[in-house]
Amino acid sequence: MAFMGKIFQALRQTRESVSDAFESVIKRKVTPESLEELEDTLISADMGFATAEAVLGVVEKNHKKGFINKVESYLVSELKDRNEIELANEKSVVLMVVGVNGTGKTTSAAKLANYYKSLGKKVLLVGADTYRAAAAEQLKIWANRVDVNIVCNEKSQQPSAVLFDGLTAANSQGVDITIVDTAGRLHTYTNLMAELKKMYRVVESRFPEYEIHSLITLDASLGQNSLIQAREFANTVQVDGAVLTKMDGTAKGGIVFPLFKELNIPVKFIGVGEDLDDLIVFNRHEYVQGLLGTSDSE
Ligand SMILES: Nc1nc2c(ncn2[C@@H]2O[C@H](COP(=O)(O)OP(=O)(O)OP(=O)(O)O)[C@@H](O)[C@H]2O)c(=O)[nH]1
Ligand SMILES: [Mg+2]
Repeated sequence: MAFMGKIFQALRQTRESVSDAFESVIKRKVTPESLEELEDTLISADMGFATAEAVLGVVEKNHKKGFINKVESYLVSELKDRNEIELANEKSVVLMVVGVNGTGKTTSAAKLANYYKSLGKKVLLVGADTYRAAAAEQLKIWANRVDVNIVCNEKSQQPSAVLFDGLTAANSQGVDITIVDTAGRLHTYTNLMAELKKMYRVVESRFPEYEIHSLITLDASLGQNSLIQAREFANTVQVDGAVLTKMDGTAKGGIVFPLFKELNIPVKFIGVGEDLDDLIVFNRHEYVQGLLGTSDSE
């Protein structure tokens, strides 16, 4: 229930506009004007054109009876049902955290370390951001707080080498999940993208016993822009899911839909603040209820 409260809170700003728009359709009846207003609201919440259109269809079809529950089940059905990262029993897992500068990679890596540790997993953090001067130091502070081991190398300029050292250490320490913080990059930084690819290759060729999972951090407040970021990253490297960060400060919580519908990238976690426990495992029912205000868990 605590999780439910958090996701509900994080969606407050998005819900305020979305549920207002539904309220106004309910009050004013279904008219072309009220529907258009609703569509505008859904689109400004970044739900995407296709989803907004489909929601209008559900409202029109069910306008005589309460349509909000129908909208709820429709939206739930549009999202992936299982979101946990399956931690393989036999293989060890390496979890790459990738994304554009400042989207929340380092913070999310720390939150994820904290989360998996709380599940009883043995976690190792790897600081493979060899570009930003203070990056290793930042991750060390987090590792300390979470109380997990860390591998980094302030002198190295080769993220692949740090990753190699990290997985070597993980093997000798019997680590379950190795979480790798990477440097921020835009898809247009060809060299940096090539380097990211190289990191995946290092795992595949040198540590074939590892299963790679990869999450992209997306700043929820960037809306459609984060959709572009995700597309570009997914064109270059494996992206299994997203951590939607900074949901606590935005009314644009709808990006979850186009992300899955258009790019097949499920949101797996939501970041709702700057602290270690400000990470929520994504659950489609809670998410949609938080969006529509159909749950009573405030
Ligand atoms: N409010 C809020 N702030 C967040 C969240 N996630 C990260 N931040 C903040 O966003 C800023 C950037 O976070 P970092 O984790 O350093 O981002 P990064 O992607 O590692 O940045 P670079 O390494 O420079 O590319 C920090 O001030 C974080 O505290 C979140 O879910 N909510
Ligand atoms: Mg960072």
